Amino acid sequence: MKEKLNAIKEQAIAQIEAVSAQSAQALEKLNDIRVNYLGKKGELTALLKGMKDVAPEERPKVGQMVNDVRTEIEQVLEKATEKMKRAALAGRLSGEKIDVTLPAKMNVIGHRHPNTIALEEVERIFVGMGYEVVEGPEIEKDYYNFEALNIPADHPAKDEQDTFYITGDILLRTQTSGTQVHELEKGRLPIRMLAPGRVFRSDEVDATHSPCFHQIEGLVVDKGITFADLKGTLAEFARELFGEETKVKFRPHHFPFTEPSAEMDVTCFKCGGSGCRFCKGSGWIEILGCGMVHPHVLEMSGVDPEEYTGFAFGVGLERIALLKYEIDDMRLMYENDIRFLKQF
Ligand code: 2NL
Repeated sequence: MKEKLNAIKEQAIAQIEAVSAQSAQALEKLNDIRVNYLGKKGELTALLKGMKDVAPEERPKVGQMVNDVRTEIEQVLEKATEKMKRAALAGRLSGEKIDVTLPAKMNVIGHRHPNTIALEEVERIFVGMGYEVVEGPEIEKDYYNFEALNIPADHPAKDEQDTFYITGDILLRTQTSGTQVHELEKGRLPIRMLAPGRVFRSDEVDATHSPCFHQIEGLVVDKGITFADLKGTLAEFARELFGEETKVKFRPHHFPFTEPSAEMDVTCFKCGGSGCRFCKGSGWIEILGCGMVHPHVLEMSGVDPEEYTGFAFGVGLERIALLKYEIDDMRLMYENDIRFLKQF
C-alpha cells in the first residue's frame, strides 16, 4: 500500500514538474492533473475506496498516509500553479512594455495672431508707463468720430476718409478717437489712456490697405503737459518696441485735432539708419502721427484748455506688425492661412 501511494505521489509530482516546465497555457494541464489524482474519480479516491480490503486496525494508518500524500500533491500543485501564474504575468507585462525612448506624440497648439502679439507688446509698454487700456464702440455718432475732433462737416478730411455710414448720423468709426472723447467728457483728469480697436474705411483691398484694420490711439491730458512729454514718451516707446539703439525724428504734419501736429519716424531697425531695401534707402521708417491736443477739442469735451494741455498719437497696428515681422502683404493678416499663422 505504502509503495503504491509513493508511486502515485512520485508520478503526480513528476507530471506536475513536466507541465510547469512548459509554456503559460499549460496552466489548464495542471488542473487536469488535480482532477486525475485528487478528484472524485481520481486515483487517491479510488485507493480510499479500496480500504475495505485493508485490515481494520491498519485503516487509520493507511487513511493518514493517503491524506499525507494528498496534502503533499496539493502543495506541489499549488506551488506550480503560483509559479506559472507569475510567469504568465511576467510574460504579459514584458509584452506591454513601453519604450520611453520613442519620440512623443506632439500636441498641436495654437498661435497668437501677429496683430495680437504686436497689440500686447504695445499695451505692455504703455501700461508700464501708467496708461489705462480703454475699449469703445465700433459704431459711433458722427459727432464723436468727426465733430468733437475738430473735423467739421465740410472739412476735406471727412471726404478723404471715405466713411461707412449706417444712417446720416451713425457710422463705423474711422479712428478710435471717439473712445477718448468719451473719456474726456467724463471729466476725470488727469487722463493717460490707450484706445486700441478695429476701425473701418471704405478702401479697396491691396497689399497695404483693408476696409477694416486696427488702430491704437494714445491720449495724455494733465496740467503742464508739453511737446517735450510727447517726444520723451514716444521716443521711449520706439526704443522698447524696436530696440535700445532706435532714434526718432519728428516731421511737421497737419491733423485737425492736434496743434502742432507731427509724424514720427524711427531709424530703420534692419540697417540701423544707413539705408537699405527695407527703408527704401532713407534709413527712416514712418511709424505714427501725433501732436498736442487742439485746444478746441479739449473745450468741446468740457476740459478747460487754459488749465489743461495734452498730447495724442495714433498708430496703425497692422503697420507695426508688418514691420516687426517683415510681412510684405497686409492681406496675409486677414486670410487666416494656418501656414502663415503658425510661424508666429
Ligand atoms: C494718424 C494718427 C492721430 C490722434 C490721432 C487724437 C485724439 C484725441 C484728440 C486729439 Cl481725443 N488727437 N488722436 C492725434 C494725432 C494723430 O492719429 O495718422 N491719424 C490719421
